[in-house]
Amino acid sequence: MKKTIGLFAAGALVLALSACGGAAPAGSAGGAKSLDQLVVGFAQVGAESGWRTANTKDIQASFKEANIKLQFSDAQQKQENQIKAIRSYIQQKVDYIAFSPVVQTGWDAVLNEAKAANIPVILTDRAVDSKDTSLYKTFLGSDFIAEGKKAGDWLVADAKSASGPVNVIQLEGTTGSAPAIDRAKGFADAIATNPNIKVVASQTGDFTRAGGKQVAEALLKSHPEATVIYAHNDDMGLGAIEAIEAAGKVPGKDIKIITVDAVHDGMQALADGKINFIVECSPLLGKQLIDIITKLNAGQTVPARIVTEEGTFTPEQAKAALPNRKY
Ligand code: GYE
Repeated sequence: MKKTIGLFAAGALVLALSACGGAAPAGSAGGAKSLDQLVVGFAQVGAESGWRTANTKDIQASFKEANIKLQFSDAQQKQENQIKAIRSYIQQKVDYIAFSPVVQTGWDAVLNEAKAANIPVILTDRAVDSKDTSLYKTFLGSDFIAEGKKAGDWLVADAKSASGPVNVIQLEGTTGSAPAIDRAKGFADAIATNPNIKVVASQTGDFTRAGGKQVAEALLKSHPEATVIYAHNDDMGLGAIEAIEAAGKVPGKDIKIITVDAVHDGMQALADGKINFIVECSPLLGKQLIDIITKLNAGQTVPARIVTEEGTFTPEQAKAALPNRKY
């Protein structure tokens, strides 16, 4: 009796599978490409920071490991270069396009071209502001507003012991980029709970060390009342450290520094007491990107938004974490 039921169940399973196979979507096993036949075009932002270098390395290594062919381009932080790269991927008829949009606006035309060519697009790391969400399959990356809020929350807690006003210089990321817009917003929302804390100057350092140094130098001179620097990434914070030291002051003490990313050099400066707090933003998106491509290629759907999980670091936590950091 048991055996009969077993056989019946197996028969039902075969039926169910063949029914599925009949309606197989494009990209799934029936007649579609296997992973090692795929070509994916990736349009990277540039090589502006330690975060970006770690992100590029991780993506390239993940594709190699998965044995999927990767066409990779570096846009040197210029939107027109990224658009050119995407157009060339469309011309080459790649199977998927992934990219990290340097700024939020101005993508609808090229994304419509990809859609017309039937090439699925995956956003990694940064978002676009397109109203038409059918232009991409998913957005994989961090919650930048939450990151800015964590930075602001730390300052609100730290400022409890301050007797007077707490004046902040903000070093912004690339103008118009999702992380620059959202990290400023999250931070502003958090510090709004304490009227003593004010952003007295805010300017872009383009996410680079040189940019951070130059802007910090100028703003520290024009705002001698500032005692805190909030930098939208580690690299600009590291540039600010050089500017503070050149001005004969002590980073981490005379001027407190809060940054975002937690790449190796930032973590070292935090462990050394030159940075006071770092909000983590993980560049290790390669494996998740491969996972998304594998699912789409098998005809499965993926969530419209995939958020990276991340924490924060104090100097003590940085000391403990440094020996095992991968980037
Ligand atoms: O924080 C910064 C990089 O988009 C999350 O870009 C990324 C940011 C990262 O240049 O260091």
